[in-house]
Amino acid sequence: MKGHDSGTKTQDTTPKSRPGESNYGSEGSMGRHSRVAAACLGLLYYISDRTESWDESRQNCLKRGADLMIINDRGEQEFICTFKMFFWIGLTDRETKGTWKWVDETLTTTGFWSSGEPNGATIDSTEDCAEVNTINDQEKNRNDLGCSERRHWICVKLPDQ
Ligand SMILES: [Ca+2]
Ligand SMILES: [Ca+2]
Repeated sequence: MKGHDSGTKTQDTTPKSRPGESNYGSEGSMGRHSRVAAACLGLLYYISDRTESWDESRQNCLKRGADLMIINDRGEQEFICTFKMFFWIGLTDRETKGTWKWVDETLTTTGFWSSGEPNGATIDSTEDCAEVNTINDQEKNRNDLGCSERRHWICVKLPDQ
């Protein structure tokens, strides 16, 4: 892991956006939609103030020249765990059930699944998007759930074209 510096986290201007509270910002304006969250590993991340479906979340990332976060190594896993929230990440098995692919088309190489997860194949076939519940064990906090569920999102700015 290199240069992990969650200490550069910028101002938390939204005290109501805490885990366990159901009334996330409903302002509805794009301006209140996210804040710059942190610089880590030389990258810039955005975290949403409010909760949305996986697809809405991804669209909001793309609008910012970003995409839902890909977690490839322990440094990134540790970074995301500094926020005690539920997040959509850029991982789905929509294309082929049981084959978890990141939004950059790479296959997942890390685990970090919660115990018994992903269980979408056993419960029903609708749990096709991955969330991270960073309130749980840092090593085991990934879960598949229905893509229409509402979660916060974390995205990472893509390099300028
Ligand atoms: Ca699935
Ligand atoms: Ca699940």
